[in-house]
Amino acid sequence: TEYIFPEGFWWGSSASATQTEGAASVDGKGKNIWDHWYEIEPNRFFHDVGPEKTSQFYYKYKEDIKLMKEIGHNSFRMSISWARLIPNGTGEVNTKAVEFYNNVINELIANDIEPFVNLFHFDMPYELQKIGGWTNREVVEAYENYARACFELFGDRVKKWFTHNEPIVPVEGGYLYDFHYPNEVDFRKAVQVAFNTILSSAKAIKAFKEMGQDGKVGIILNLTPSYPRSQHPADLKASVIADAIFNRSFLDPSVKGEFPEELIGILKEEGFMPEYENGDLDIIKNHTVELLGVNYYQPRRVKAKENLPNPEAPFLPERYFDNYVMPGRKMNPHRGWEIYEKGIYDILINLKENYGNIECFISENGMGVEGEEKYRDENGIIQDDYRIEFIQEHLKWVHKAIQEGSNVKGYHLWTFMDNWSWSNAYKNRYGFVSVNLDKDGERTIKKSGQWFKTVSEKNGF
Ligand code: BGP
Repeated sequence: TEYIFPEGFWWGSSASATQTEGAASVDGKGKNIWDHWYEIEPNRFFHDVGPEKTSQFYYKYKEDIKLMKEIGHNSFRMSISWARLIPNGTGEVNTKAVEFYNNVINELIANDIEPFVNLFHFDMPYELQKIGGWTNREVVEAYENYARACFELFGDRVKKWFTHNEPIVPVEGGYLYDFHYPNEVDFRKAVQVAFNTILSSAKAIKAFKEMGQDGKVGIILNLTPSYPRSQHPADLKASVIADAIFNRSFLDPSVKGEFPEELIGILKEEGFMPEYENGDLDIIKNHTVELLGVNYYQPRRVKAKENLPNPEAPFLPERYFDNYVMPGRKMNPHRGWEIYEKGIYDILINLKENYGNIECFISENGMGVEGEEKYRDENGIIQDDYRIEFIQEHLKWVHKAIQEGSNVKGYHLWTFMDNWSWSNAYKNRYGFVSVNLDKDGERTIKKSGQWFKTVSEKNGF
């Protein structure tokens, strides 16, 4: 069988500033929370290469963009580092940063690769975290000014913008489950952070329109289809709640301009409604996204709660469901994530049926593997057939969704080249291109990169 995609399909990959650029304290860049965390707790990150150096995209972007071209990219998603552009989060723009992002954007365009630019990928400027980060309303305002600066500086060439990447992750990591700075466990703050990020996204979209920019503004969400253990009503109820908390919390306001009733119900009942001002809900209502990036790695499987929650324990979403380990599930053992290819199709069909078939694309999907060096053959090429298979199996489901009317426009792998990860440092490798840290970050295209070129050229496989 052949799987051919619609003309103009976006083939490429995605990456983020903090994970790839390095040069974290160079040319006037301010510190973000990751630079800070790495400084105070280096042992949390079990590799000696941190965001300070990582893949050195700051120095090697020309070479990297050439490689993107070589493996058939027609688009690439990157992020701007807020603390590089505006070192303290507010105030003057750093001209060295403007020069760098201009160079990257121009280089991409010169190579016929469309830049998709995201404004916030987990990297809060440290000066703003000191005043509470997203819990603080002033940070919403600072973000809006930062967004305006980006549109003004780069909007003549960038036509696809994203306000946030996976905005629920800083909520979960920073305020519930201890994997992002400031690693607190505080449901009230978590809700406030979620609300303020959603508001910041709507405000950036409003600014974009007011400025008369052309192009589209979207958001990138990690969607985790929430499958119940069984069709038993109690299991179904658990999955509806998990879906409202983890998916619809951001998906509904971003696309429909309103919050899911199930979620509001819980927040009211438990006394966790966020603080907001008059007019906020209208701003959210009237400034929804035009394009949705979908990051998909794994589903969420849940079942009805088996034991009564301990009233002494801090309030967590798990008060409403238990996680369910499905027997026989397929796993990526390196990351500990389930691989369930059909999930990508379920998401796309849900968007088609319940979200007005909004224009969307797969903005991340990928497979992190530890110890890939052992797959390097005598010609120096990493034989990552498992990655090719992973991508192919997901693309087959994307293809089926398209045949059924999904408005999905592209597929970006996470990620272009191996990079530094928030929770695993340089352990798991995700790239089409390998980075050899022992040889000053030497790049080599993996077998999957070579294969991707054929997919892009043929517009399928
Ligand atoms: C997503 C993030 C990426 C990336 C990816 C892989 O959640 O948007 O930044 O890191 O996951 O996850 P990890 O690096 O934790 O294995």
